[in-house]
This record gives sequence, structure tokens and C-alpha cells, in this order.
Amino acid sequence: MTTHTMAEYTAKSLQAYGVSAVFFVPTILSKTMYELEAKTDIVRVLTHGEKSAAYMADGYARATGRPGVVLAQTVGAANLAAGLRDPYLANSPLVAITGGPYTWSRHRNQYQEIEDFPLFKSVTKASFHVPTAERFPEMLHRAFEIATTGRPGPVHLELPGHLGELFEQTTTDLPIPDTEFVTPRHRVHPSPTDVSEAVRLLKEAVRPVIVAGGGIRASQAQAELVAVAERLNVPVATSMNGKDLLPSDHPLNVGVPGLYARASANQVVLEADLVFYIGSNAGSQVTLNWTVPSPGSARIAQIDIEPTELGRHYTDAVGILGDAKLTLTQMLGLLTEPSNDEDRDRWVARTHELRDRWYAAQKPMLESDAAPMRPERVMAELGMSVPDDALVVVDTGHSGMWSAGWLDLPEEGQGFIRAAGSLGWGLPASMGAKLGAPERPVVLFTGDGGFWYHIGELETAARRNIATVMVVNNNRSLNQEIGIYTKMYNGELHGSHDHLWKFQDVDFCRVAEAMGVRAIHVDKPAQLQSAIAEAVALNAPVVIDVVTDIQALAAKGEATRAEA
Ligand SMILES: Cc1ncc(C[n+]2csc(CCOP(=O)(O)OP(=O)(O)O)c2C)c(N)n1
Ligand SMILES: [Mg+2]
Repeated sequence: MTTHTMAEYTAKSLQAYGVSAVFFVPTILSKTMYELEAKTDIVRVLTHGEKSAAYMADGYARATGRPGVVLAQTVGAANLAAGLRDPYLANSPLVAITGGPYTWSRHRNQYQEIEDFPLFKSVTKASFHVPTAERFPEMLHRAFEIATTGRPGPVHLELPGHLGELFEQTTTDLPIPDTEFVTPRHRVHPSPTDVSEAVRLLKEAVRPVIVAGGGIRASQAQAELVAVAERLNVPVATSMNGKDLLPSDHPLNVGVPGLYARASANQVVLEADLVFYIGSNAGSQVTLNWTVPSPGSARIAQIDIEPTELGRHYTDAVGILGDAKLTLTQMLGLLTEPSNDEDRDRWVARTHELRDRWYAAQKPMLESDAAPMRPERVMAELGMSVPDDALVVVDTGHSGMWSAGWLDLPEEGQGFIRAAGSLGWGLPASMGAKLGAPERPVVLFTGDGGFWYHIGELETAARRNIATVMVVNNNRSLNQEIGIYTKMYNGELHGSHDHLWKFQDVDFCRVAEAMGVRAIHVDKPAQLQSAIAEAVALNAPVVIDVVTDIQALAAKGEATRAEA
């Protein structure tokens, strides 16, 4: 029997659980921080804010499928909770540890103290107070278990003591656990009847489309998705969260439908007679507020790991409960013959027609030589220059729209993760992703507005040599707001409207260089590919400041049923 201090036990347990980096703002679990260095290979990343630390942990989790770990002392807990909104929305596994009130201080006007639990309630799967040192090992294990089980998500543990310090010097005889946590933690077997029903629905439909979501990544079922789609000759749309599930030039990939979308993908979904959601929550984003498809316009089927998602938005849906990989594998077992159906060929040809029409309409923008640059051209250049094994990380708003609709990632090894709505997520998330997947080139695409949020983390990137390539769509503004303010200003911007959405013209290259990060200025389209190649080759953090058109607005993913 070996006796450890709780600090040593915690450090070694984190290593056993498969954690390779933790993100924090001091002061929290200081002795454990020491033990992490003394007894493990875990990297400790000191950040410039608890929210950015949470986003880094989230990027790490999404890049690896392993829980990200983020820590803060009591007074930083609200900042940390704010950073859990995006991982909660994206079903990303995180374990957040905060210090909390002492037994004698709760409810007593204690300096820096408030009741933190309400802050964590809506952004976690579970938020627990750890009452005693004896309970801590079991509750830590439980936190990892809950974060990775079923639909993944963040879990919060509040330790007594503002700095989480009370248990650290106590001792335990417990053995170090040997469980590694990675999604999916448990695979739920579908019922065989449900599996044959899924196959029957897909075979019976004339114009089926699969909408593949992030649950497929969590289940590591990409290969099975492609195999089922190919065997049945079914077009596949992907949610933004699933954009990388199959290569952009796969003949069955119709692109991303919904709000941040490619209009031709919406058209495909609107024309379908069966929409088959796999590992997608069929939320407002991927359905354009449940108009693509509109209720009743097509049969709806779903495969999901979370029973309460089945039939949640489309009440007539056929719901199949199960792990995506197991369900698709069992479907493949029933699909011994490849599809040989002329109707299906015509439907696939129709999706190609819609896709080709979209490319033809977008060609002038995708190839535009204008300077300041068109974002569509930035997307075209980015798609042609990110390495075959790159992980692309994108922020929200326009960054999400441009990349959902206009960015093509043709290589199987290329990955894509995106903010689930929180502006400013991209920069720290790309750093966490790089720490999670150090062997992959990581390329961030963010607007300048998103970049400003956590710009101080450039110092962290330089200090820890976190080699992300940061492509900034710098239009010196929050230009996505132009439309809304034009409306509010009664049809024409006038007066001091620019107080609401424009920034000063700041040279991001100088800002980056001042913090020890290399930078490349790009103001002409022809410079972008070589800038990305140069930045990737440097194997260091690099900012690419791309001067873009302040008037360039992305159309939302409109499509109409009539066009069929
Ligand atoms: C935390 C948060 N606050 C506000 C918003 C609303 N919002 C979405 S996009 C956007 C502007 C983004 O500006 P930038 O990143 O520069 O991209 P641009 O629109 O200029 O291309 C804003 C304010 C948000 N999504 N998240
Ligand atoms: Mg901007």
C-alpha cells in the first residue's frame, strides 16, 4: 500500500485519466501544480483569464476527445463559468475545478466570495461541492465519468477553500486509478429492430439525405458514416460541428445546411423526402430555425445517444437510440448489396447540379483579386493551402458563416472545429487544440472582433511556443452588424453609427511582435497561400493579418423550395 498526499494523488490520477495539459489562472491547487511537474508529464498552462483558460481546455477536448481540465480560485469562478457556455453548447467534455467558500466563511460577507453554484447550473452536466478530502478521489473520478458519458459536456467541482488548498496535504492510501477517459466512454447498443428500421427507411426513400453531426466524431464513426452513405448512395449534409466528417470533394458531400451554411446544401435538404439526422441535435443552427426541413415536409429519422433528443424538434420523427459507430456498423451488416437504383442516381445528380450552380454563382467572389480582399477569396486560398493533416479552428459570426459555406477541406485528414456561438472562442481554442494535437498543424480563422477578446493570449502562445497559425479576417470592425444597424437607422447608416461597430485601424503585426509572436501582413490575395505555407513551416505561433473588405457581408443560408 502506498500513501500519497492528496496533491500527489490528484496529479497522478489526472495523468492516469489521460490528461496531458491543464489550463488555469492562479492561485488554485498550488501543491498539486508542483506535483504535476515533479511526478507527471502534464503541461501546466498559465493564461491571462479564466474564460480563455476554459476555451483552451475546450479546444484541447475537441481536438482529442479527452476531457479538458480548467482550474480557478473562487474569485475567478464566474469568469470560468462564462467560458463553459461554448463547450456546453458543443457537447465538449470538460472538468472545471474551482476553489470555494470555507465551512466558516459561506454567507458571511467574506472577501471575494459569492455563491458560485447558480453560475455553473446552466453550463454544466453536473456541478458538485466536494465536502471532504475522503470524497475527493471518488468525485474527481465521477466528474470525468459524467463529462465523457452519453452526450459529453462540462462538469464542475467546487473544493472547499478559496485556493482549493484544504485537501492537498492530507494523505490517502487509495491506489492511483487506471481508467483512461475518452469519448465515447460507453457505447450504447441499438436494438436490432431499430437498425433494420433505419436501413428500411433509407432504402425506401427516393431523395434521402443524411445530416451528420458532431456526435459522429464523439463516437469516432467517420469511416462507418462514409461506408453507409456509399453503400446506399445517400447524399450527406453535415452540421458545422460535423463539417470534417467527410472530405469536401466527396461526391456525396453536399455541404453544411442551416444558418451558417451553403445555400445549395439547404436546397438539398428542402428537396429531400427523408432527412436522417445522425449524432446531430437538429437544433436551430443546422435547420435554419426548423425551416430546413420544415415540419411535415419530409420524413425525419434520428440516431442519437441521448434519448431525450429523439423526436425533440420533429415530433413525427423515427428515433433510434444508440451509439453512432455501433448503429452504423450494424446497418452495414445488413447492406451486403451496393445500391443500384436509378432514382437514387438521379437524386445524387440533382445534388451535384445544385452544388455546381452554387460554385458558378460564387466564382467571381472565390476568385476575386480585389484588395482589400473578399472573404470568399480568403476561404478559397485557405482551403488550398492548409496542410493535409491540419486542424482548422474557426470563431463565430462571420468566421463561422464564411467557413461553413465557402471553405472546402478536401483531405480526409483535415479537421474542423468551430465556436458554438461565443465570439472570441477561436484564439484560445486553437491554442488548446494545438496542445492536444501537437503533431497537427492548427490554423485559426477569426475576425478581428473575435481576435480582440483574448489578444493577451498571444503572450501565452509565445511563452509556451504554442504553434498555431492565426489568420485574422481584419475588416477593422464588427461588420456583421452592418445589416442590423442599417435597419435600426431606418434604412441608411448616418450620424455616429460607426460608434456601434467600427474599430481603429490597429496593426496586428506590431501587436503580435510586441508579445513575441511572429506576424505576416497580407493585403493582396496572391500573398495568402505563401504566407500560410511560411507560417506552418515556422512551427511557431504566427499571426497572419489579412486586410479584408469592410463591406463584405455573408448571406445567411437561404434556399427556397420552389427552385426544385
Ligand atoms: C460573446 C458574444 N458576444 C457577442 C456576439 C455577437 N456577435 C456575433 S458576430 C459579431 C461580430 C464579429 O466581428 P468580427 O469577429 O470582427 O467579424 P466580422 O463580422 O467583422 O467579419 C458579434 C458582436 C457573440 N456571438 N458572442
Ligand atoms: Mg471584423
